[in-house]
Amino acid sequence: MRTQVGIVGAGPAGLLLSHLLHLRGIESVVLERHSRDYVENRIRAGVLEHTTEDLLVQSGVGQRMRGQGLPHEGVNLRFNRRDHRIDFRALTGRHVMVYSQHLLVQDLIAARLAAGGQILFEADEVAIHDIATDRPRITSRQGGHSLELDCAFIAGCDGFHGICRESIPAEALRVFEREYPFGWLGILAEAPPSSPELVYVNHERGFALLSLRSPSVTRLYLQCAPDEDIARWSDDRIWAELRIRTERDGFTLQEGRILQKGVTPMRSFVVEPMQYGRLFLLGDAAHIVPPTGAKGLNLAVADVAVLASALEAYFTAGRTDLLAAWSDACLSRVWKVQRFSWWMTSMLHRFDQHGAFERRVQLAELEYLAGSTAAATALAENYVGLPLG
Ligand code: FAS
Ligand code: PHB
Repeated sequence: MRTQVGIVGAGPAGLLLSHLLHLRGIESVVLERHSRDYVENRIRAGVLEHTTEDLLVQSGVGQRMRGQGLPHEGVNLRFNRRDHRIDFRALTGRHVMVYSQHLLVQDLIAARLAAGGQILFEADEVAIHDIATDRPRITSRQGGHSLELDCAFIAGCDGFHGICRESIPAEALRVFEREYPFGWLGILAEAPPSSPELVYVNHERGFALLSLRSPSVTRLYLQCAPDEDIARWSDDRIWAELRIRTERDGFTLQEGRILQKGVTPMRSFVVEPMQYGRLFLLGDAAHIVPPTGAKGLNLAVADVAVLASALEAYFTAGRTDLLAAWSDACLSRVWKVQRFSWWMTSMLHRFDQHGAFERRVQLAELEYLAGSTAAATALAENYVGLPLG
């Protein structure tokens, strides 16, 4: 088989890249190790920046998002049992869109297949070769048959645990990493949202987040140990802890049947450069942010938008300058988003090593945010999404 761009991974990065390349008349083939059903039902992100929303609408895959998504004009910070709203609309003129990542993945797969796109699901033993030459290849086994894909470029969109980043010689990469001494216990529950907008809670017992997926399905998170054993958390225990951490006068936590629960470790991770030869690393394959800033998916989309334009310039005009500048262009945004996500995480979580002094400083930072338009604007600007490029 032969194509222009071989893409490993059918997450938001791989699928959106294949879609944008198609709109530019550039062929691609996506290889995904899991089944279609698995990737279309994997619960992950839920908040889209306005830049992501605009790109999805402009590229023709935003209909269902616009129909079912929930625009949020602000977010709430809860500490000392009081709420402080950050008004995105007033401070930035923008909103964010609450729309589940798995629905976006379904929309992108449907659009690719409707346009005759090739997505090879259940592709086993995916391996990439000759990435330092101008004829990279991808090999794999699918349905018991071996396949070889000759490409001009490879896009590594295979997430943090994928094979593409590992295929780059270690000495060619610089790794920046921070592991956090906690994780998130996340639940999906059959209950109406307890608040019309997201609520980020700083509590002496640990962080909590009230998020949502729809008027009847809520998404909630609790700070826990990074290696927390979910089996030790009965549904009753989860609701009891959420009630304590989200307590506030006049507030009632809406509870319901827990549909799904799991623990996610928290890390900040970046590799530099994000390109090696004819291989480009996008999204979680190149960088991970703690979810406190709701940025992972949106950062993947930003990588894709910049690469699609650079590949178009190469295939239509033979330009190599944009491809050569791509990694640095992305990293400038990646580090700003890393800073924001680390800052939100540091401000809102309980650190065991913190003493009374650090606790007071955290609360003072939140008080300052609640009382300063300048500080609230900085948070709002970063949350709704920094301009692309
Ligand atoms: P993905 O991990 O989504 O996709 C990679 C794909 O590659 C997968 O389908 C995988 O199966 C495939 N793959 C891996 N290895 C392969 C191989 N060897 N061969 C073939 N295929 C292979 N981000 C936000 O912006 N907002 C949020 O609210 C948010 N909440 C989150 C909550 C949780 C619990 C988690 C875990 C993450 C959250 N994130 C959030 C971040 C998350 O959304 C990621 O950033 C996003 O999925 C990144 O997309 P991709 O880079 O496409 O990687
Ligand atoms: C989610 O809805 O899953 C979500 C929202 C905001 C975050 C992280 C996750 O910061």
